[in-house]
Amino acid sequence: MGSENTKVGVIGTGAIGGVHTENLMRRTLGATVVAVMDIDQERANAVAAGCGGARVYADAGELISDPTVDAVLIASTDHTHADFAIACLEAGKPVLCEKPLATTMIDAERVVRAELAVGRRLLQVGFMREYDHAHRDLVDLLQGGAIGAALKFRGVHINPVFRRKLTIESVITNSLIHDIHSARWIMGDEIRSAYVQWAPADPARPRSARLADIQVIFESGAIGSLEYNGDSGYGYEVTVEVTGETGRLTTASHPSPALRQSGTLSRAITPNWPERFPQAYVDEVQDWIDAIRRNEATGPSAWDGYMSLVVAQAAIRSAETGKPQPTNAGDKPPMYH
Ligand code: ISE
Repeated sequence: MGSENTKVGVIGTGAIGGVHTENLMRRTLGATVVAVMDIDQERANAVAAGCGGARVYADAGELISDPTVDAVLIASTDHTHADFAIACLEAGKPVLCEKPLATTMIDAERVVRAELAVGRRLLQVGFMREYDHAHRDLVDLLQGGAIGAALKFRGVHINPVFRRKLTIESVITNSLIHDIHSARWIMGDEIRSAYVQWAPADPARPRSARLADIQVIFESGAIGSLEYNGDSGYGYEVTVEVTGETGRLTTASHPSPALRQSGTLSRAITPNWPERFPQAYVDEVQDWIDAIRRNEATGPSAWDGYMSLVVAQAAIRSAETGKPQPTNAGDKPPMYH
């Protein structure tokens, strides 16, 4: 790929697909969107019109096979990610797959096997918090020894209002999957057991979930809690806190300034994820495009996607058994070291 732009095809033009397309077209150097696909063709046409006439597909396989598409961004519904990612890998095309990599461990294993068959990394997973400055600043201090050994991880993930009918399974695989990855990434350790408790969104649907807490234990013996609220009613917040031997680190969670007035102190809270993480989404796709142009892959890998599903599945098993469940991961292939 010479100096010309990397030509990207986007599968899924909903909320996150629209954000990625806008960032690729307007805020990323070295990329352009030449094809989009969505089962909602009206939505796909609208997004394509914003890309100077990108081709519109109704079939993901046809977009992936398009010889003018150099790389693919998957932002379709969660359960489709694994099959589309495997098709990209088998076509030898670099792919940024939105989280989760898959909704089951079996599908995540299939993706890892497909990439191992290629023999080199081609896939990045959309765990974009790795590109958030507040998270990276905390990691830099932690890795620099600011608080000694990490003893406890706490992730708080608050959504404003969820319109979809949430179940504890979908909360874990769609939302808490971010916090599982953050826990592994920030602590630099694997999780050996998980136990979830939740409060139903609808008492008549016991598997519905409005609030959920996953308690984890890391291989080091450190402990962790991943706390989710799917229906805060006030805004969107994501914070991380790590307690160590000599202190505690907390991410700066409010990008807005503090207002002191008339005897009160107030801060605006971002309404939702696009407003909380605008730069992280830009930096994520810029890193992806830069790596493609170096003929490399970067960022969270298919193994990270697989390991997050390993923990998610243990948490889901704990929801069924009412007891903490061990994770049971395979050995990390050398390609991912
Ligand atoms: C959504 O898919 C995201 O990835 C957001 O970052 C997360 O906050 C939300 O819970 C997910 O549903």
